[in-house]
Amino acid sequence: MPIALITGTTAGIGAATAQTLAKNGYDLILNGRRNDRLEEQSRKLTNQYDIQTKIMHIDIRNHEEVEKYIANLSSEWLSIDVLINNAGLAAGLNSIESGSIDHWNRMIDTNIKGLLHMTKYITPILKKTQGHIINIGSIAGKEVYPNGNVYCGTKHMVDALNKAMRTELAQFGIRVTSINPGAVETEFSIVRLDGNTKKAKKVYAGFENLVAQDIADAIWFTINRPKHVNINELIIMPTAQPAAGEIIRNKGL
Ligand code: NDP
Ligand code: 8X3
Repeated sequence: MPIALITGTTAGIGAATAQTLAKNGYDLILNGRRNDRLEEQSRKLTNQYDIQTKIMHIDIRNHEEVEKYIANLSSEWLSIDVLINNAGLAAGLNSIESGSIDHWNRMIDTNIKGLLHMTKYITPILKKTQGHIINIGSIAGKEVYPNGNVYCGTKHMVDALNKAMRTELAQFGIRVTSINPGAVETEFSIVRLDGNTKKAKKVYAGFENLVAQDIADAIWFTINRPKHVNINELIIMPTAQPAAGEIIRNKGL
């Protein structure tokens, strides 16, 4: 059975991707900080599909824990074929002048450093399996919008790292893909707006946003191409979002 390690499976895009890969026969290493959710997800997936799961209850910002966890993987979990760097967040929507340093640190430490920690320690395994790295970027890594400053900056870094990884790893037969979505209704806006669910709901009012399964389907498409085909990157937007920060509302789109 092929094996995928997905970061941030306790919600949103990561959860939908775990479900999709399980359905397609992948054994899964499930990651996140909320262990109750990881345990329930593991139980559900193994009951529903003929697969095995392993829980990686680790904050990816902690490089020592990431290194230790991977160094201690037992032999049956060592042949990881796919790493999906999905865990990430936006925190706040403020000008730089009024931005919170804590918000900036959380985004930089998770979206950039967390992705680097995972990639550093999993790459030696992917060299052996001729595996695939999928980086979840964003339209915010291609464009910028008012008050998106640091989040957009982190996702521009993911875009650059995606290209850098491809340049380094093609010689080992490793595929590298970035998936860059526009507005997907997940827990993303609740996290960004510090738990204000009412305000978060408004982000998706009056237009048809993407759902996590739209992105999981695209991820599966890139994995499921023949080995000689690398999808370098995809930008996936709601029809009603022609550009970052621009949404056509109340038009039935
Ligand atoms: P969610 O908030 O629904 O899910 C985020 C996931 O990341 C959760 O499982 C969370 O788990 C995990 N996570 C966050 N921080 C850490 C950490 N330090 N260590 C381990 N896991 C962590 O958001 P989405 O599903 O929408 O986001 C997934 C990715 O997609 C992110 O990289 C985001 O930037 C990107 N994206 C999202 C878009 C959107 O509109 N929703 C659009 C474009 C890109 P836990 O809290 O349990 O740790
Ligand atoms: C999330 C999409 O447009 O809110 O990465 O930045 S957006």
